[in-house]
Amino acid sequence: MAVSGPLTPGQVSFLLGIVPIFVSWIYSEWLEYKKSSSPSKLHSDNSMVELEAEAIKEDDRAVLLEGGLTKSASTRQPTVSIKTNLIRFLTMEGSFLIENRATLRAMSEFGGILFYFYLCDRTSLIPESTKSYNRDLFMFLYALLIIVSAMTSLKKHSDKSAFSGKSILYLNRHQTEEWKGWMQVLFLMYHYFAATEIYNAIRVFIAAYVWMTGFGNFSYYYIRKDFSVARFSQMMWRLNFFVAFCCIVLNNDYMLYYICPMHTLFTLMVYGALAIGNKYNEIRSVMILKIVACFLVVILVWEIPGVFYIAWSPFSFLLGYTDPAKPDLPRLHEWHFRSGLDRYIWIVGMIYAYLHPNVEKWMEKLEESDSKQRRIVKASVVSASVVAGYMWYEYIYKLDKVTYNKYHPYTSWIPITVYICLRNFSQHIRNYSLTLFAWLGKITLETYISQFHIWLRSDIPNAQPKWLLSFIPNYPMLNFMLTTAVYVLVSSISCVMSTLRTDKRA
Ligand SMILES: *C1O[C@H](CO)[C@@H](O)[C@H](O)[C@H]1NC(C)=O
Ligand SMILES: *[C@@H]1O[C@H](CO)[C@@H](O)[C@H](O)[C@H]1NC(C)=O
Repeated sequence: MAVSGPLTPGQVSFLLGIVPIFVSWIYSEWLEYKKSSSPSKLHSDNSMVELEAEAIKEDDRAVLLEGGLTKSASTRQPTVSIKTNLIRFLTMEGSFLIENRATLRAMSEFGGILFYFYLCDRTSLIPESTKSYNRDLFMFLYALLIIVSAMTSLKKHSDKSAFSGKSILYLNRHQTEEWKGWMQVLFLMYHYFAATEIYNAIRVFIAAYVWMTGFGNFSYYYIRKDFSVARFSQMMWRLNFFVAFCCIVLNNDYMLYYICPMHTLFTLMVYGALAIGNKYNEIRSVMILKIVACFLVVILVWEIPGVFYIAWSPFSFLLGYTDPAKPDLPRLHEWHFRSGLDRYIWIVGMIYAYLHPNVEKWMEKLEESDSKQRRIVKASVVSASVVAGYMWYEYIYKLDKVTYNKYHPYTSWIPITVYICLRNFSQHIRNYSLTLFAWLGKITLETYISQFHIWLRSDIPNAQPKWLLSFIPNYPMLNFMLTTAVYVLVSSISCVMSTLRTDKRA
Protein backbone atom coordinates (compact mmCIF):
# COMPACT_ATOMS: atom_id res chain seq x y z
CA MET A 1 0.00 0.00 0.00
CA ALA A 2 1.73 3.13 -1.20
CA VAL A 3 1.16 6.32 0.75
CA SER A 4 1.62 9.65 -0.94
CA GLY A 5 4.22 11.67 0.90
CA PRO A 6 5.31 11.79 4.56
CA LEU A 7 2.89 12.78 7.31
CA THR A 8 2.42 16.49 7.93
CA PRO A 9 2.39 18.08 11.41
CA GLY A 10 -1.37 18.55 11.03
CA GLN A 11 -1.94 14.89 10.34
CA VAL A 12 0.23 13.89 13.29
CA SER A 13 -1.68 16.21 15.64
CA PHE A 14 -4.94 14.85 14.37
CA LEU A 15 -3.79 11.32 15.06
CA LEU A 16 -2.58 12.28 18.51
CA GLY A 17 -5.95 13.81 19.22
CA ILE A 18 -8.20 11.16 17.81
CA VAL A 19 -6.49 8.03 19.15
CA PRO A 20 -7.12 8.79 22.86
CA ILE A 21 -10.68 9.75 22.06
CA PHE A 22 -11.23 6.55 20.20
CA VAL A 23 -9.69 4.51 23.00
CA SER A 24 -11.81 6.25 25.62
CA TRP A 25 -14.92 5.70 23.60
CA ILE A 26 -14.25 1.97 23.35
CA TYR A 27 -13.45 1.95 27.06
CA SER A 28 -16.67 3.79 27.88
CA GLU A 29 -18.69 1.34 25.83
CA TRP A 30 -17.05 -1.48 27.71
CA LEU A 31 -17.79 0.20 31.07
CA GLU A 32 -21.37 0.69 30.04
CA TYR A 33 -21.64 -2.91 28.99
CA LYS A 34 -20.15 -4.09 32.25
CA LYS A 35 -22.47 -1.83 34.21
CA SER A 36 -25.59 -2.98 32.48
CA SER A 37 -24.72 -6.64 32.78
CA SER A 38 -23.38 -6.54 36.32
CA PRO A 39 -25.10 -9.02 38.67
CA SER A 40 -26.07 -6.40 41.27
CA LYS A 41 -28.63 -5.08 38.84
CA LEU A 42 -30.34 -8.42 38.66
CA HIS A 43 -31.58 -8.03 42.21
CA SER A 44 -32.93 -4.57 41.72
CA ASP A 45 -36.35 -3.72 40.50
CA ASN A 46 -36.56 -4.35 36.82
CA SER A 47 -38.56 -1.33 35.86
CA MET A 48 -36.17 0.87 37.82
CA VAL A 49 -33.28 -0.35 35.72
CA GLU A 50 -35.16 0.48 32.60
CA LEU A 51 -36.02 3.93 33.82
CA GLU A 52 -32.43 4.56 34.75
CA ALA A 53 -31.19 3.43 31.36
CA GLU A 54 -33.76 5.69 29.78
CA ALA A 55 -32.53 8.62 31.85
CA ILE A 56 -28.92 7.99 30.86
CA LYS A 57 -29.91 7.88 27.23
CA GLU A 58 -31.75 11.16 27.57
CA ASP A 59 -28.70 12.69 29.18
CA ASP A 60 -26.45 11.47 26.43
CA ARG A 61 -28.71 13.11 23.96
CA ALA A 62 -28.68 16.36 25.85
CA VAL A 63 -24.90 16.37 26.02
CA LEU A 64 -24.69 15.71 22.31
CA LEU A 65 -27.25 18.33 21.43
CA GLU A 66 -25.58 20.95 23.48
CA GLY A 67 -22.15 20.05 22.21
CA GLY A 68 -20.82 20.89 25.65
CA LEU A 69 -20.97 24.52 24.64
CA THR A 70 -23.92 26.13 26.27
CA LYS A 71 -26.65 25.56 28.77
CA SER A 72 -24.94 22.95 30.89
CA ALA A 73 -27.66 23.64 33.47
CA SER A 74 -29.72 20.70 32.38
CA THR A 75 -26.91 18.18 32.71
CA ARG A 76 -26.17 16.57 36.01
CA GLN A 77 -23.21 18.69 37.09
CA PRO A 78 -24.34 22.26 36.75
CA THR A 79 -21.00 23.90 37.44
CA VAL A 80 -18.11 21.87 36.14
CA SER A 81 -15.28 23.83 34.65
CA ILE A 82 -13.51 22.81 31.51
CA LYS A 83 -10.45 22.09 33.62
CA THR A 84 -12.25 19.62 35.87
CA ASN A 85 -13.72 17.93 32.85
CA LEU A 86 -10.31 17.71 31.24
CA ILE A 87 -8.84 16.16 34.36
CA ARG A 88 -11.70 13.72 34.59
CA PHE A 89 -11.07 12.79 30.97
CA LEU A 90 -7.30 12.44 31.39
CA THR A 91 -7.68 10.26 34.44
CA MET A 92 -10.19 8.17 32.53
CA GLU A 93 -12.78 8.53 35.25
CA GLY A 94 -15.39 5.91 34.54
CA SER A 95 -18.50 7.91 35.32
CA PHE A 96 -17.31 10.80 33.19
CA LEU A 97 -16.67 8.52 30.22
CA ILE A 98 -20.06 6.87 30.56
CA GLU A 99 -21.77 10.25 30.81
CA ASN A 100 -20.13 11.46 27.62
CA ARG A 101 -20.28 8.25 25.71
CA ALA A 102 -22.41 9.72 22.93
CA THR A 103 -20.05 12.63 22.41
CA LEU A 104 -17.03 10.37 22.36
CA ARG A 105 -18.79 8.15 19.93
CA ALA A 106 -19.65 11.02 17.58
CA MET A 107 -16.07 12.24 17.70
CA SER A 108 -14.73 8.77 16.99
CA GLU A 109 -17.11 8.36 14.09
CA PHE A 110 -15.96 11.66 12.73
CA GLY A 111 -12.34 10.56 13.06
CA GLY A 112 -13.23 7.31 11.33
CA ILE A 113 -14.78 9.17 8.43
CA LEU A 114 -11.69 11.32 7.99
CA PHE A 115 -9.50 8.25 8.19
CA TYR A 116 -11.61 6.69 5.46
CA PHE A 117 -11.15 9.85 3.36
CA TYR A 118 -7.40 9.54 3.71
CA LEU A 119 -7.46 5.86 2.90
CA CYS A 120 -9.49 6.37 -0.25
CA ASP A 121 -7.76 9.45 -1.53
CA ARG A 122 -4.15 9.26 -0.48
CA THR A 123 -3.22 5.60 -0.45
CA SER A 124 -3.28 3.08 -3.24
CA LEU A 125 -5.41 0.67 -1.25
CA ILE A 126 -8.42 1.20 -3.52
CA PRO A 127 -7.77 1.46 -7.26
CA GLU A 128 -8.85 4.35 -9.42
CA SER A 129 -10.39 4.65 -12.86
CA THR A 130 -10.79 7.41 -15.40
CA LYS A 131 -13.86 9.52 -16.04
CA SER A 132 -15.85 9.11 -19.18
CA TYR A 133 -18.80 11.05 -20.47
CA ASN A 134 -21.75 9.80 -22.44
CA ARG A 135 -24.60 12.26 -22.84
CA ASP A 136 -27.17 9.53 -23.19
CA LEU A 137 -26.13 7.83 -19.97
CA PHE A 138 -25.88 11.12 -18.12
CA MET A 139 -29.41 12.14 -19.04
CA PHE A 140 -30.72 8.67 -18.41
CA LEU A 141 -29.40 8.64 -14.87
CA TYR A 142 -30.72 12.07 -14.06
CA ALA A 143 -34.13 11.34 -15.53
CA LEU A 144 -34.25 8.05 -13.67
CA LEU A 145 -33.63 9.82 -10.40
CA ILE A 146 -36.38 12.31 -11.14
CA ILE A 147 -38.85 9.56 -11.96
CA VAL A 148 -37.98 7.56 -8.87
CA SER A 149 -38.20 10.66 -6.76
CA ALA A 150 -41.54 11.69 -8.24
CA MET A 151 -42.99 8.24 -7.74
CA THR A 152 -41.84 7.82 -4.20
CA SER A 153 -41.45 11.20 -2.62
CA LEU A 154 -43.78 13.77 -4.11
CA LYS A 155 -45.36 15.50 -1.16
CA LYS A 156 -47.90 18.22 -0.61
CA HIS A 157 -47.07 20.76 2.03
CA SER A 158 -49.39 23.03 3.86
CA ASP A 159 -46.99 25.33 5.64
CA LYS A 160 -48.30 28.58 6.91
CA SER A 161 -46.65 31.90 6.33
CA ALA A 162 -44.99 33.57 9.29
CA PHE A 163 -46.50 36.89 8.27
CA SER A 164 -50.08 36.23 7.43
CA GLY A 165 -50.86 32.72 8.62
CA LYS A 166 -51.88 31.83 5.10
CA SER A 167 -50.23 29.25 2.99
CA ILE A 168 -46.67 30.24 2.11
CA LEU A 169 -46.46 31.52 -1.40
CA TYR A 170 -42.95 32.62 -1.79
CA LEU A 171 -39.83 30.68 -1.05
CA ASN A 172 -40.68 28.03 1.41
CA ARG A 173 -38.03 25.85 2.90
CA HIS A 174 -39.06 22.69 1.07
CA GLN A 175 -38.75 24.45 -2.22
CA THR A 176 -35.32 25.86 -1.54
CA GLU A 177 -34.07 22.54 -0.33
CA GLU A 178 -35.54 20.76 -3.31
CA TRP A 179 -33.99 23.36 -5.56
CA LYS A 180 -30.61 22.77 -3.96
CA GLY A 181 -31.11 19.04 -4.49
CA TRP A 182 -31.85 19.44 -8.21
CA MET A 183 -28.73 21.44 -8.68
CA GLN A 184 -26.50 19.43 -6.41
CA VAL A 185 -27.23 16.18 -8.22
CA LEU A 186 -26.33 17.71 -11.58
CA PHE A 187 -23.30 19.43 -10.08
CA LEU A 188 -21.99 16.16 -8.66
CA MET A 189 -22.74 14.19 -11.80
CA TYR A 190 -20.94 16.88 -13.75
CA HIS A 191 -17.85 16.15 -11.71
CA TYR A 192 -18.23 12.40 -11.83
CA PHE A 193 -18.72 12.11 -15.56
CA ALA A 194 -16.64 15.17 -16.52
CA ALA A 195 -19.64 16.57 -18.39
CA THR A 196 -17.84 19.64 -19.68
CA GLU A 197 -20.67 20.56 -22.01
CA ILE A 198 -22.83 21.73 -19.11
CA TYR A 199 -20.13 23.95 -17.65
CA ASN A 200 -22.22 27.10 -18.03
CA ALA A 201 -25.19 25.53 -16.31
CA ILE A 202 -22.98 24.61 -13.37
CA ARG A 203 -21.92 28.25 -13.06
CA VAL A 204 -25.60 29.19 -12.81
CA PHE A 205 -26.18 26.62 -10.08
CA ILE A 206 -23.34 27.96 -8.00
CA ALA A 207 -24.77 31.43 -8.49
CA ALA A 208 -28.12 30.13 -7.27
CA TYR A 209 -26.51 28.81 -4.08
CA VAL A 210 -24.92 32.17 -3.47
CA TRP A 211 -28.26 33.82 -4.19
CA MET A 212 -29.78 31.61 -1.49
CA THR A 213 -27.04 32.62 0.93
CA GLY A 214 -27.97 36.25 0.38
CA PHE A 215 -31.68 35.52 0.54
CA GLY A 216 -31.64 33.22 3.58
CA ASN A 217 -29.24 35.23 5.67
CA PHE A 218 -30.91 38.53 4.88
CA SER A 219 -34.33 37.18 5.84
CA TYR A 220 -32.93 35.70 9.02
CA TYR A 221 -31.18 38.83 10.21
CA TYR A 222 -33.87 41.16 9.02
CA ILE A 223 -36.73 39.32 10.68
CA ARG A 224 -35.09 37.75 13.73
CA LYS A 225 -32.68 40.61 14.41
CA ASP A 226 -30.40 38.12 16.12
CA PHE A 227 -26.92 39.52 15.60
CA SER A 228 -25.38 37.63 18.51
CA VAL A 229 -21.82 36.50 18.04
CA ALA A 230 -22.76 33.07 19.40
CA ARG A 231 -25.32 32.43 16.70
CA PHE A 232 -23.04 33.77 14.03
CA SER A 233 -20.09 31.65 15.11
CA GLN A 234 -22.31 28.63 15.23
CA MET A 235 -23.21 29.20 11.60
CA MET A 236 -19.57 29.69 10.65
CA TRP A 237 -18.68 26.52 12.51
CA ARG A 238 -21.34 24.57 10.70
CA LEU A 239 -20.06 25.90 7.38
CA ASN A 240 -16.37 25.35 8.03
CA PHE A 241 -15.58 22.71 10.60
CA PHE A 242 -15.78 19.73 8.28
CA VAL A 243 -13.75 21.44 5.59
CA ALA A 244 -11.17 22.56 8.16
CA PHE A 245 -10.59 18.99 9.28
CA CYS A 246 -10.40 17.81 5.68
CA CYS A 247 -7.72 20.40 5.00
CA ILE A 248 -5.70 19.21 7.98
CA VAL A 249 -6.04 15.51 7.41
CA LEU A 250 -5.61 15.60 3.65
CA ASN A 251 -3.10 18.43 3.61
CA ASN A 252 -5.18 20.53 1.23
CA ASP A 253 -5.65 24.27 0.88
CA TYR A 254 -8.96 25.75 1.97
CA MET A 255 -9.49 27.06 -1.56
CA LEU A 256 -9.64 23.56 -3.01
CA TYR A 257 -13.16 23.49 -1.56
CA TYR A 258 -13.92 26.93 -2.97
CA ILE A 259 -17.64 26.77 -2.19
CA CYS A 260 -16.87 27.04 1.53
CA PRO A 261 -14.75 30.23 1.51
CA MET A 262 -17.18 31.76 -0.95
CA HIS A 263 -20.23 31.19 1.22
CA THR A 264 -18.29 32.22 4.28
CA LEU A 265 -17.36 35.51 2.63
CA PHE A 266 -20.85 36.28 1.40
CA THR A 267 -22.42 35.28 4.71
CA LEU A 268 -20.00 37.67 6.40
CA MET A 269 -20.90 40.43 3.96
CA VAL A 270 -24.63 40.00 4.51
CA TYR A 271 -24.06 39.91 8.26
CA GLY A 272 -21.94 43.03 8.07
CA ALA A 273 -24.42 44.86 5.89
CA LEU A 274 -27.27 44.20 8.29
CA ALA A 275 -25.45 44.30 11.61
CA ILE A 276 -23.84 47.70 11.13
CA GLY A 277 -26.37 50.20 12.42
CA ASN A 278 -29.01 47.50 12.78
CA LYS A 279 -31.27 49.84 14.72
CA TYR A 280 -32.15 51.57 11.49
CA ASN A 281 -32.88 48.49 9.39
CA GLU A 282 -36.60 49.23 9.43
CA ILE A 283 -36.14 52.54 7.65
CA ARG A 284 -36.46 52.04 3.94
CA SER A 285 -33.95 54.67 2.86
CA VAL A 286 -31.31 53.25 5.18
CA MET A 287 -31.81 49.81 3.73
CA ILE A 288 -31.55 51.14 0.19
CA LEU A 289 -28.38 52.94 1.19
CA LYS A 290 -26.96 49.74 2.63
CA ILE A 291 -27.69 47.81 -0.54
CA VAL A 292 -26.10 50.54 -2.66
CA ALA A 293 -23.08 50.41 -0.36
CA CYS A 294 -22.79 46.66 -0.95
CA PHE A 295 -22.72 47.27 -4.69
CA LEU A 296 -20.09 49.97 -4.26
CA VAL A 297 -17.86 47.70 -2.19
CA VAL A 298 -18.09 44.96 -4.80
CA ILE A 299 -17.40 47.40 -7.63
CA LEU A 300 -14.41 48.80 -5.78
CA VAL A 301 -12.86 45.45 -4.98
CA TRP A 302 -13.67 43.40 -8.05
CA GLU A 303 -14.11 45.83 -10.94
CA ILE A 304 -11.18 48.18 -10.44
CA PRO A 305 -8.05 46.40 -11.65
CA GLY A 306 -5.47 45.70 -9.01
CA VAL A 307 -7.62 46.46 -5.97
CA PHE A 308 -8.55 42.84 -5.48
CA TYR A 309 -4.99 41.63 -5.08
CA ILE A 310 -4.08 44.49 -2.75
CA ALA A 311 -7.16 43.99 -0.61
CA TRP A 312 -6.80 40.22 -0.33
CA SER A 313 -3.05 39.76 -0.18
CA PRO A 314 -3.00 39.77 3.66
CA PHE A 315 -5.25 36.72 3.51
CA SER A 316 -3.32 34.78 0.94
CA PHE A 317 -2.13 32.34 3.62
CA LEU A 318 -5.77 31.30 3.95
CA LEU A 319 -7.15 31.83 0.46
CA GLY A 320 -4.11 31.11 -1.67
CA TYR A 321 -4.18 28.04 -3.84
CA THR A 322 -1.87 26.45 -6.34
CA ASP A 323 -3.19 23.71 -8.54
CA PRO A 324 -0.32 21.24 -9.10
CA ALA A 325 -1.51 21.01 -12.71
CA LYS A 326 -1.18 24.79 -13.24
CA PRO A 327 1.69 25.90 -11.01
CA ASP A 328 2.30 29.23 -12.78
CA LEU A 329 -0.87 31.04 -11.81
CA PRO A 330 -0.74 33.57 -8.96
CA ARG A 331 -1.72 32.18 -5.55
CA LEU A 332 -4.84 34.34 -5.36
CA HIS A 333 -5.99 33.65 -8.91
CA GLU A 334 -8.43 30.93 -7.93
CA TRP A 335 -10.02 33.09 -5.24
CA HIS A 336 -10.28 36.03 -7.63
CA PHE A 337 -11.93 33.89 -10.26
CA ARG A 338 -14.38 32.06 -7.97
CA SER A 339 -15.44 34.97 -5.82
CA GLY A 340 -15.61 37.23 -8.88
CA LEU A 341 -18.07 35.02 -10.74
CA ASP A 342 -20.73 35.47 -8.09
CA ARG A 343 -19.84 38.86 -6.77
CA TYR A 344 -23.25 40.45 -7.31
CA ILE A 345 -25.72 37.65 -6.94
CA TRP A 346 -25.74 37.63 -3.12
CA ILE A 347 -26.88 41.27 -3.24
CA VAL A 348 -29.64 40.26 -5.64
CA GLY A 349 -30.63 37.62 -3.08
CA MET A 350 -30.76 40.32 -0.41
CA ILE A 351 -32.94 42.54 -2.57
CA TYR A 352 -35.36 39.70 -3.28
CA ALA A 353 -35.53 38.93 0.41
CA TYR A 354 -36.21 42.57 1.17
CA LEU A 355 -39.04 42.69 -1.35
CA HIS A 356 -40.33 39.31 -0.25
CA PRO A 357 -43.17 40.49 2.07
CA ASN A 358 -44.48 42.83 -0.63
CA VAL A 359 -44.44 40.17 -3.30
CA GLU A 360 -46.12 37.77 -0.92
CA LYS A 361 -48.89 40.26 -0.25
CA TRP A 362 -49.27 40.91 -3.93
CA MET A 363 -49.51 37.20 -4.67
CA GLU A 364 -52.10 36.72 -1.97
CA LYS A 365 -54.18 39.45 -3.47
CA LEU A 366 -53.76 37.89 -6.87
CA GLU A 367 -54.96 34.51 -5.63
CA GLU A 368 -58.07 36.17 -4.22
CA SER A 369 -58.91 38.21 -7.31
CA ASP A 370 -61.43 36.96 -9.83
CA SER A 371 -60.32 34.13 -12.02
CA LYS A 372 -60.17 36.00 -15.33
CA GLN A 373 -57.84 38.68 -14.04
CA ARG A 374 -55.76 36.10 -12.25
CA ARG A 375 -55.35 34.05 -15.37
CA ILE A 376 -54.27 37.05 -17.42
CA VAL A 377 -51.67 38.11 -14.87
CA LYS A 378 -50.32 34.62 -14.48
CA ALA A 379 -50.21 33.97 -18.20
CA SER A 380 -48.28 37.16 -18.79
CA VAL A 381 -45.80 36.41 -15.99
CA VAL A 382 -45.24 32.93 -17.35
CA SER A 383 -44.83 34.05 -20.93
CA ALA A 384 -42.50 36.88 -19.96
CA SER A 385 -40.38 34.38 -17.99
CA VAL A 386 -40.31 31.89 -20.80
CA VAL A 387 -39.29 34.55 -23.33
CA ALA A 388 -36.61 35.93 -21.00
CA GLY A 389 -35.35 32.45 -20.27
CA TYR A 390 -35.21 31.59 -23.93
CA MET A 391 -33.36 34.79 -24.84
CA TRP A 392 -30.88 34.17 -22.07
CA TYR A 393 -30.37 30.60 -23.25
CA GLU A 394 -29.94 31.61 -26.87
CA TYR A 395 -27.64 34.60 -26.42
CA ILE A 396 -25.80 34.02 -23.16
CA TYR A 397 -25.87 30.38 -22.19
CA LYS A 398 -24.72 29.14 -25.58
CA LEU A 399 -21.55 31.23 -25.50
CA ASP A 400 -18.28 29.39 -25.06
CA LYS A 401 -17.00 28.95 -21.53
CA VAL A 402 -14.52 31.84 -21.44
CA THR A 403 -16.86 34.41 -22.96
CA TYR A 404 -19.71 33.15 -20.85
CA ASN A 405 -17.72 33.65 -17.67
CA LYS A 406 -17.24 37.30 -18.60
CA TYR A 407 -20.97 37.88 -18.75
CA HIS A 408 -21.90 35.57 -15.92
CA PRO A 409 -21.69 38.05 -12.98
CA TYR A 410 -24.09 40.41 -14.72
CA THR A 411 -26.55 37.89 -16.13
CA SER A 412 -26.83 35.03 -13.65
CA TRP A 413 -29.86 36.67 -12.02
CA ILE A 414 -31.90 36.07 -15.21
CA PRO A 415 -32.18 32.27 -15.08
CA ILE A 416 -32.58 32.40 -11.32
CA THR A 417 -35.49 34.82 -11.57
CA VAL A 418 -37.06 32.80 -14.35
CA TYR A 419 -36.86 29.64 -12.26
CA ILE A 420 -38.42 31.39 -9.28
CA CYS A 421 -41.31 32.71 -11.34
CA LEU A 422 -42.05 29.42 -13.02
CA ARG A 423 -41.72 27.42 -9.83
CA ASN A 424 -44.34 29.50 -8.09
CA PHE A 425 -46.84 30.67 -10.65
CA SER A 426 -49.48 28.20 -9.67
CA GLN A 427 -50.50 27.34 -6.15
CA HIS A 428 -50.50 23.73 -7.15
CA ILE A 429 -46.87 23.57 -8.17
CA ARG A 430 -45.91 25.72 -5.19
CA ASN A 431 -47.33 23.37 -2.64
CA TYR A 432 -45.66 20.25 -3.94
CA SER A 433 -42.08 19.27 -3.59
CA LEU A 434 -39.96 16.22 -4.12
CA THR A 435 -38.73 15.21 -0.70
CA LEU A 436 -35.98 13.01 -2.05
CA PHE A 437 -34.41 16.01 -3.73
CA ALA A 438 -35.08 18.11 -0.66
CA TRP A 439 -33.21 15.54 1.41
CA LEU A 440 -30.30 15.67 -1.01
CA GLY A 441 -30.50 19.44 -0.76
CA LYS A 442 -30.00 19.25 2.98
CA ILE A 443 -26.69 17.47 2.72
CA THR A 444 -25.18 19.59 -0.06
CA LEU A 445 -22.25 20.79 2.01
CA GLU A 446 -21.25 17.28 3.02
CA THR A 447 -21.73 15.78 -0.44
CA TYR A 448 -19.72 18.65 -1.86
CA ILE A 449 -16.77 18.06 0.45
CA SER A 450 -16.83 14.27 0.46
CA GLN A 451 -16.97 13.89 -3.31
CA PHE A 452 -13.35 14.95 -3.63
CA HIS A 453 -12.12 12.01 -1.61
CA ILE A 454 -14.49 9.09 -1.44
CA TRP A 455 -16.31 9.30 -4.75
CA LEU A 456 -13.66 10.88 -6.89
CA ARG A 457 -9.96 10.88 -6.14
CA SER A 458 -7.29 13.51 -6.32
CA ASP A 459 -4.26 11.37 -5.31
CA ILE A 460 -2.03 14.25 -4.24
CA PRO A 461 -2.56 17.31 -2.03
CA ASN A 462 -4.41 20.21 -3.64
CA ALA A 463 -5.02 18.43 -6.93
CA GLN A 464 -8.41 18.65 -8.58
CA PRO A 465 -10.20 15.28 -8.34
CA LYS A 466 -9.37 13.90 -11.74
CA TRP A 467 -9.97 10.23 -11.03
CA LEU A 468 -12.81 8.03 -9.90
CA LEU A 469 -12.63 5.80 -6.88
CA SER A 470 -12.99 2.26 -8.10
CA PHE A 471 -14.15 -0.52 -5.81
CA ILE A 472 -14.96 -2.80 -8.73
CA PRO A 473 -12.51 -2.22 -11.58
CA ASN A 474 -13.84 -2.81 -15.11
CA TYR A 475 -17.48 -2.54 -14.05
CA PRO A 476 -18.03 1.22 -14.30
CA MET A 477 -21.78 1.20 -13.69
CA LEU A 478 -21.72 -1.27 -10.84
CA ASN A 479 -18.86 0.67 -9.34
CA PHE A 480 -20.78 3.91 -9.75
CA MET A 481 -23.67 2.42 -7.85
CA LEU A 482 -21.57 1.07 -5.00
CA THR A 483 -19.33 4.10 -4.52
CA THR A 484 -22.35 6.40 -4.71
CA ALA A 485 -24.19 4.45 -2.04
CA VAL A 486 -21.24 4.56 0.35
CA TYR A 487 -20.54 8.18 -0.46
CA VAL A 488 -24.09 9.39 0.12
CA LEU A 489 -24.30 7.38 3.32
CA VAL A 490 -21.08 8.84 4.70
CA SER A 491 -22.19 12.34 3.70
CA SER A 492 -25.50 11.99 5.45
CA ILE A 493 -23.84 10.68 8.60
CA SER A 494 -21.48 13.63 8.71
CA CYS A 495 -24.40 15.96 8.13
CA VAL A 496 -26.35 14.51 11.02
CA MET A 497 -23.33 14.92 13.26
CA SER A 498 -22.62 18.50 12.36
CA THR A 499 -26.23 19.58 12.65
CA LEU A 500 -26.63 17.82 15.99
CA ARG A 501 -23.75 19.76 17.39
CA THR A 502 -24.58 23.17 16.10
CA ASP A 503 -28.15 23.62 14.97
CA LYS A 504 -30.46 23.98 17.89
CA ARG A 505 -32.91 25.99 15.87
CA ALA A 506 -35.15 23.06 15.07
C1 LIG B 1 -40.47 30.27 -5.87
O1 LIG B 1 -39.80 29.09 -5.57
C2 LIG B 1 -38.41 29.14 -5.40
C3 LIG B 1 -37.84 27.83 -5.07
O2 LIG B 1 -38.21 26.85 -5.93
C4 LIG B 1 -38.08 30.14 -4.37
O3 LIG B 1 -36.70 30.21 -4.19
C5 LIG B 1 -38.65 31.47 -4.72
O4 LIG B 1 -38.35 32.45 -3.81
C6 LIG B 1 -40.14 31.42 -4.98
N1 LIG B 1 -40.53 32.67 -5.58
C7 LIG B 1 -41.73 33.22 -5.63
C8 LIG B 1 -41.89 34.45 -6.42
O5 LIG B 1 -42.67 32.75 -5.05
C1 LIG C 1 -26.36 31.87 5.72
O1 LIG C 1 -25.65 31.33 4.62
C2 LIG C 1 -24.86 30.21 4.90
C3 LIG C 1 -24.13 29.82 3.64
O2 LIG C 1 -24.99 29.45 2.61
C4 LIG C 1 -25.71 29.08 5.44
O3 LIG C 1 -24.90 27.99 5.78
C5 LIG C 1 -26.47 29.57 6.63
O4 LIG C 1 -27.33 28.56 7.10
C6 LIG C 1 -27.26 30.81 6.30
N1 LIG C 1 -27.91 31.30 7.49
C7 LIG C 1 -29.21 31.42 7.62
C8 LIG C 1 -29.69 31.92 8.92
O5 LIG C 1 -29.97 31.15 6.72
